[in-house]
Amino acid sequence: MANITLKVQGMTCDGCVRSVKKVLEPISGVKNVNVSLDQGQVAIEYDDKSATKEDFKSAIEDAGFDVLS
Ligand SMILES: [Cu+2]
Repeated sequence: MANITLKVQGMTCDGCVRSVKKVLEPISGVKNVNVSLDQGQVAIEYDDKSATKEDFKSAIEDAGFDVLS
């Protein structure tokens, strides 16, 4: 199991938090998603044999947010 924390720009409310969770949770291998609105951070616990950082980045970007790192 792996953990990654992404810096995400553009989340302004709980609706944004829900949108980000909604696109990440269905990705194969994702076990847990934790979003900090205050810090603009998304922490993901996942199986790194099933999913990659690129999968998360593109899902978040497709939802309309910018991934900074
Ligand atoms: Cu919002």
